[in-house]
Amino acid sequence: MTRAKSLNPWRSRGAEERDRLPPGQRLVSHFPVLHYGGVPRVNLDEWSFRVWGLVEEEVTWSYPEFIALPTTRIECDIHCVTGWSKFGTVWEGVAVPELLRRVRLRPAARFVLVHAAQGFTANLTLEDFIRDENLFAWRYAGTELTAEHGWPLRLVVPHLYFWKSAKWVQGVEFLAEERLGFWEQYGYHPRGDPWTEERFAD
Ligand SMILES: Nc1nc2c(c(=O)[nH]1)N[C@H]1C(S)=C(S)[C@@H](COP(=O)(O)O)O[C@H]1N2
Ligand SMILES: [Mo]
Repeated sequence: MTRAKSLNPWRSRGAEERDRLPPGQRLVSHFPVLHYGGVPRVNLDEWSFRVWGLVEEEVTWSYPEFIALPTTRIECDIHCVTGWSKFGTVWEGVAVPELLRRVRLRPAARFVLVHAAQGFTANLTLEDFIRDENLFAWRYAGTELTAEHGWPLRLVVPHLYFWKSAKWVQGVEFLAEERLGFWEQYGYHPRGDPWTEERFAD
């Protein structure tokens, strides 16, 4: 996916920023690192990605199996609830719909809990999860993801605040009822749309 950009040379940078920057956000050019706890050390030989819960059959991929899946590249703006946004980040990995082609969901599956190292979780509705631009990524800006940004695998959910984009992901659980994730239990909004400032639950 490539983002359409205005070709009008008279259009000011300020105007583009206003259109692309959600309310209450400020633009940064560096890439902040933000997470709870330490950076997990991951052994690829022991690593696996598991899909379970409301599925007809559990599916597990080893690291070589996972990165052999068909890949895609997306460019997106990212927005952290703490106030920083970064434009034009480029990610490569497996699109969520591509992954789910290999999983048979039970009809009752309506919600998703993404599981990551050290017990980190993030919740999404099935609808927010199954979007073409959502990606399980292992490459950022043309090179392999660094450990602090989520190597060996992270989720990228461009349309929601970046806390949904779990780093060091290990699997996905499908649920009939919403179960709140780590930051959501801590008081963050269950959904996290940056354009309507769904920052905190009320
Ligand atoms: N496993 C894990 N993933 C996580 C978090 C975390 O605490 N643990 N924090 C989230 C938050 S709040 C943000 S803003 C982004 C930051 O990603 P970055 O460090 O690559 O910028 O990771 C998200 N993914
Ligand atoms: Mo964040």
